[in-house]
Parts: sequence; structure tokens; C-alpha cells
Amino acid sequence: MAQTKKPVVVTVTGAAGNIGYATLFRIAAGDMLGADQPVIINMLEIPQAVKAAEGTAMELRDAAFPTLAGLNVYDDANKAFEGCNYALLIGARPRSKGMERADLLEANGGIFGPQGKAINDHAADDVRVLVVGNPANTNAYIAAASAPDVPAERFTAMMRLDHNRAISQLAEKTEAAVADIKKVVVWGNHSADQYPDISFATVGDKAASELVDEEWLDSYFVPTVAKRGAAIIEARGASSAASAGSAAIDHMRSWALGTPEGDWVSVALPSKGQYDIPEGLVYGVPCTSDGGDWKVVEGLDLNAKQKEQLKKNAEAAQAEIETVKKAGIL
Ligand code: NAX
Repeated sequence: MAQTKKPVVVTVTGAAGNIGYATLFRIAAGDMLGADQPVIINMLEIPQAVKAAEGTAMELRDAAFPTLAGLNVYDDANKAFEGCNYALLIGARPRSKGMERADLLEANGGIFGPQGKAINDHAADDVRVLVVGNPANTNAYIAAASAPDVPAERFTAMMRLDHNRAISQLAEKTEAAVADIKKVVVWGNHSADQYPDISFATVGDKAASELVDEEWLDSYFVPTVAKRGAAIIEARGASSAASAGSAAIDHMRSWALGTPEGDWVSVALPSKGQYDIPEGLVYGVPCTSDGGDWKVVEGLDLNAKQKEQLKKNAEAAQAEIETVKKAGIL
């Protein structure tokens, strides 16, 4: 396809990591923003991993993607986010043996605070940010808090992998095609206490709730989706990489190019108080996009069980923010 558009800058952090490797080639191939949108990719890594990132950059060049208009490797966030239109914050500190959740939050706060500031100071006015590195919701909160000049709703955390996992499980159970499933939502945090919900979902022209029973939902569907990451580590000996990268591509593509009529996707973004979710909390909700900003789907009728789940998840997400505040990161 002829490329007439001006190139956009896509910054990928953790570019030498597993998810980075799975994601970069698809961005460069045009899967994220379309085959008519040239991209300049800025790869950000820590100094020790720059050499590995340069190896990946060599491979990216060797693929001769027509959409790849430029490629840079940096270990300086201020340079990597210069003019950035799309930021995928994948690089994070993994939890090491004996590390408490509070230590993990603190270590990652030290990464996402400065990166938020670098985005604030150097990115393009229309920058859109997706945080993948865990704990993703809290990291997005920290980055947004460090970027006061960027509208907070441009900082999102990834729920799309959980969303896609939920669709896949429901498709398998109902023997339907993935494309026939609409309006699944995963509420809350990208963590084991997320709430995958099919109450509003349809499978073809039927309500999903008519096709599956409560027992399957509570004892199989919800725990399978919520604990899928652990099951993959157990089976592969490594955490989800290609599926996570694919979800990151889906998230950005839906945001930039829009969601289809009659469907929505799950996105964690700073709450404006919808569904009694505390304001500011980065929380997974159903969203649509017309290619501009995310629009939260409002006014869904929630029953007592759903409200209880949402409240529980909000408390868990809030507790992480409190831990970060206590550590003096915010
Ligand atoms: P890897 O350990 O393979 O790669 C992480 C990379 O980040 C490393 O190359 C490291 O050098 C780099 N890095 C660390 N600090 C950095 C910094 N300050 N600036 C730039 N780069 C930095 O992990 P990978 O498997 O790629 O996973 C990346 C993150 O995604 C992890 O935090 C992981 O927990 C998280 N995940 C999030 C998911 C989600 O749905 N939100 C699902 C998959 C994944 O578990």
C-alpha cells in the first residue's frame, strides 16, 4: 500500500526483553497502526541490555519492513521519548526470589516515575501510553502522576491480554468462533484478583449467560482467566510473551484506529468515578474508541455480585497505591 502519511514515533521500553522481541516486529510490520502508517521506533533499555537491543535492531532492519521509517536504540529515557506519539512501557523489574510485593512496587516506582516525567517533558502533545510492565495498573498511576502536563487518561494499563483470554475461554466452551463473541469485560487490575465478566457478552445472537452456567463461570472461567499467566509459566517455563505482545498491539490499534460498532474492549485507565470506582485509580473497564480518546462504556446495570467484585478489586488496587505512597514514591 502506498505510504503517504507522516511517520509517527513509537517508543518501546524493555526492548531487549521477551515481550519486546515479540512486539517490535509486529509494530514494524504495520500490524499496530496499519500498513499505510510509517513508524519510527525508539527502543529504550537499561545500559546492560543495550547490546542485546542492538541485536534486535539489526534483525528488525534485516526484515526490510516497508513501514519501518527509522530505528534508534537508547538508554536515556529523555531521548527515547522525544516526539513520541505512542509509548509502550514494557520494561520493568521482575520479581526476584524473596522480593516482597512492596519491594517490587518500590523498584518499579523508580522506573515509571522518571519515565512518566520524560514523557511529560519530551513526548508529542498527542502521546498515548500503554503500560505493560507489572504491576501495570500501579505503574501507569505512577507514570501519570509524574506527567502533570499530559491528560491523565492518556496513561493506560493493559487489560487486553486478560480480555483476549476471556474471549478465548468463552469461545472454546460455547464452540463458537472468537469473532462471534462480543462485549466481554475484565474489570479491575491485571492481577489474580481481576474480575472477568460475561454478563453483557453475546455469542452470535445469543446472550452468553444463556449458554454457560454459574458453576462453570465461578469455578472454571474466572480462575482460569485470572490465573492464566501462572499456568503459562508452569507449562512454558517462561511467562507469556507473544500473547502479551499481541494484546499490546490490539490495545494500541483499537485506541488509534477505533473499536468495531457493537463491541468494546477492556482498558485500565484513570477512573472518573464511574461504577463507584475511586477517582484517579487506574482500573479496567469496558471502553470504545472512535480513533481519538477512549470512551468508558457507562450506565451498565450491575447486580449486587458484580458491585461487590468491583469494590473488592478497587480496594486491592488502592492498597497498592497506598504502599507506593508509603514508600515515598508518590
Ligand atoms: P523480560 O525480563 O524478558 O524483559 C524486561 C526488559 O525490560 C529487560 O530487557 C530489562 O533490561 C528491561 N528493563 C528493565 N528496566 C528498564 C528500564 N528502566 N527502562 C527500559 N528497560 C528496562 O520481561 P518480559 O517477559 O518482556 O515482561 C515484561 C513485563 O511485562 C514484566 O513486568 C511482566 O511482568 C509484564 N507482563 C505484563 C502482562 C500484562 O498483561 N500487563 C502480561 C505479560 C507479562 O507478565
